[in-house]
Amino acid sequence: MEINQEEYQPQIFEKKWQEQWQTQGLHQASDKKDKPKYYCLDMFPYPSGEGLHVGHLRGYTYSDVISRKKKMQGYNVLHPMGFDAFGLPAENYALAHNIPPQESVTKNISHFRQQLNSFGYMYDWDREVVTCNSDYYKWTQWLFLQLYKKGLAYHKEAFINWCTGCKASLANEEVVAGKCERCGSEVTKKKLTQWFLKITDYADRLLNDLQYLNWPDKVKTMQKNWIGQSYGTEFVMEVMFDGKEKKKVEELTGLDYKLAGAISPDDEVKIKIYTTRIDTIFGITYVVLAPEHPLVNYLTTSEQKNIVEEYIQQSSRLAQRERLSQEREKTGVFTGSYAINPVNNKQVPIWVADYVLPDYASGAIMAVPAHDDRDYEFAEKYGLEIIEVIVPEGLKEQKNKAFIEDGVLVGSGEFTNLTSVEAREKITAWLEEQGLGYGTKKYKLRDWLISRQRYWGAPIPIVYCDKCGEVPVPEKDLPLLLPEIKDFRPTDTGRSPLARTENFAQTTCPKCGGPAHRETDTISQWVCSSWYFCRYADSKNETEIFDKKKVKYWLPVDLYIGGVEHAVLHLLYARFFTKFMFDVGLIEFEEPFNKLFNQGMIYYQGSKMSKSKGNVVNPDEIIQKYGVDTLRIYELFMGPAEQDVEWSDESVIGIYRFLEKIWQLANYILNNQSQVEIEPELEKFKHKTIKRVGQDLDDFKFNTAVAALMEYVNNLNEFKNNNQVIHISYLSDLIKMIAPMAPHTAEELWHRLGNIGSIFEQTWPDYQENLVIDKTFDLVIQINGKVRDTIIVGVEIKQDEALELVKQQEKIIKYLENKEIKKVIFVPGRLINLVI
Ligand code: ANZ
Ligand code: ZN
Repeated sequence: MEINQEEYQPQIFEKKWQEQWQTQGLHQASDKKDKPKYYCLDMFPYPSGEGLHVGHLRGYTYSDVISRKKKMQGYNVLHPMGFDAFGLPAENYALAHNIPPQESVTKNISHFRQQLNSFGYMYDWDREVVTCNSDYYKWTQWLFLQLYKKGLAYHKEAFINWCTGCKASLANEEVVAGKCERCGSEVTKKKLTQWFLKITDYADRLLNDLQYLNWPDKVKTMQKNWIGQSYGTEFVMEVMFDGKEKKKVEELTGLDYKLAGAISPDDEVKIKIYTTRIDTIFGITYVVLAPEHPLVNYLTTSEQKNIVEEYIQQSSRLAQRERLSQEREKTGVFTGSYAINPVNNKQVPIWVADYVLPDYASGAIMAVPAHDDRDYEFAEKYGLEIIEVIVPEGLKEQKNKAFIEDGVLVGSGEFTNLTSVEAREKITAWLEEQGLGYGTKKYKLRDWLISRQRYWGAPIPIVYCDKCGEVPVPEKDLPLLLPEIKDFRPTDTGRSPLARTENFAQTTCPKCGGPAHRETDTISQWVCSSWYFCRYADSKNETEIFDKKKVKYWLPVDLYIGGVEHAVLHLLYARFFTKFMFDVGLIEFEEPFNKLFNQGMIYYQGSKMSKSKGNVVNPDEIIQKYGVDTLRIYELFMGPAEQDVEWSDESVIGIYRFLEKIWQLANYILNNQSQVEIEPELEKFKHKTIKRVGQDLDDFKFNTAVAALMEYVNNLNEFKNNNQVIHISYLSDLIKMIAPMAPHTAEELWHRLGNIGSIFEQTWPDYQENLVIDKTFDLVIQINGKVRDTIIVGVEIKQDEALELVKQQEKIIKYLENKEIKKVIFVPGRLINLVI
């Protein structure tokens, strides 16, 4: 190697190091447990045909920098990568290009792998996980069977979200503002028999355990709201048909009596109501059923039949989005029947209106227009009664809208004068005594719909037999392979393309051997990605899902980096699966990701960088021109890591100049070595830089870490410009500090210094505390205004740090024993006074 190579030409050595790192196995995580472990995970991508643009690289670069630094700090680092290769995105790409998904996925993955390697990421490819490979989806199917065994996977007919674009059902989490999260098409309701996972059984734990997570508050709040816990009261109201007769449930064939509110089929028909404001029960002036409510038919009188049916028709045509819209004017129709308020026997009309949702709580509400905005608007429109039963504490005022806060009860019988809080408790207790209701918790979270009427997914391992009914595929027969078929286009019918594949769909029953047919829907790819982070610990295991001991060593994930768009999708599902795997004894932790970081997005020419907008910057071009390390450092430097930033072509050049400067500085130092003493001021500056860079990287302040290195390089350059000799240690520490960010340049320079092993086998530089303190002063310590001691501290010391130090001083300890510090007065640069 030429020592005098003056020009910075990274393209010459980048490939060489990438290959060498791979062949030497530098990135392999060892399962030997002799070091503390650090598991740093990227959200794995789906291998799109477009490849990666510079916008994708931000999060990957952050996790790579942290992984490399942790490795230098002596950790056993697991930094794996894989591909989320099943599902709609991959299949839609294959459809658009008219090639089998098997083919397009294989091609796209190898392109992705090659791209990711060209960015110099330290992935341990030996552990790669590809969700559409049968050695992986075998275990996805196995997990499905474990859920099935526990009654947590079930089959039922329901009104589900149907994406008109994808021609497939969607989970609630995939519907964003009434549109498909994937393709943006309108989502309608369709009645289909589908597979669900009982995530609702975990609602409590999913909510409660959020408190233990070191996650951005924003994501925690989104999950909290999505789970949507509320405390309220459930109670039943009797009904009068035509305002006179009562009916037994028995007489109403086909009625889901539990949903209706009746306890058994011989009970009278009742309506089950859920409310968070039972304190307003004396203010009920009507009751509303969702149009899909099973009682609507039975409660509608012959006079009202036509208009009710027409209304139901009309609201079923509405898209989800319109129905939920706050702005939309509320509509509804009267059924002709009445319900009876249990607290005062008042008869109130039963209406049907689509502002009541079929799938929340019982799908029926008590309407209290005086105290609920939606009910108020509705009552005004249809001339329904408005009865005020809550007044603000203290004053009474006239108003022409609902008073929705808590207050004091009026006109509420024996409960009058109670506060809302007291009344909720007392009224619920009264209902309980009467056997009419109880206090309860409800969640907005719904069971997770996981079957897809699409080809490209793991087949659901269930067989239907005329004799035995629903039969799970025996575990020994897994994987249930996805057959290769020619025509994998989806249909509008809700039937999967696999249903057209006779030799797949027709089978024999695993139980009785008689003729049977298979479930032909496939499993949503969100299921595949709900457990992949465990498989990295033992990705090649053929006999079990993973070795429990290996998973115990590596997991939970220490740091998870990815986009915020997964807040209530992947991140919720993965937590659910983790809790399930814990419950069945597969793992010993209940939360998969200790720390989560969401990187900001990259904008270009005013909008979010994306292929569809045509504003992508191709990383390959940047690499060709400036080298990978310039690209990496620019990604780090462009702005605060969690914020959205605008890509700037000019700034890329600036970073190139920075690396060039380091290169020339290294040449200068190497070529001008002679006996030289350590320079005290420079030494201090170096130690400060080490401290700053280390802390900034730990705090995700990548941009200021780069800035600190720039200052350090400028400082060294002044020595160079004055033709002074610079001690080699200033260079080698610089190389170590820049190594996680610019690994290729660092490795090349490290070897030019005459070293043999990789720089990533070196330890991250340490700093000396006494050298990072700028200047010191004598801090006077007073107790209640009397001087008790003085200590020497750094000028930059903060009150908290000073207080901690003071508490440790021998002379002070005795004054503070059993005393409470009431007040701290801190005068920077002078004194601290403790009032006790
Ligand atoms: C009477 C009432 C009076 C209500 C009042 C509110 C204020 P959260 O907190 O979100 O759980 N509700 C119940 N089921 C519903 C459904 N299927 N579709 C639409 N709305 C429904 O909301 C619970 C409240 O939402 C319930 O309390 C009910 O209206 C309504 F002054 O009951 B309330
Ligand atoms: Zn769609």
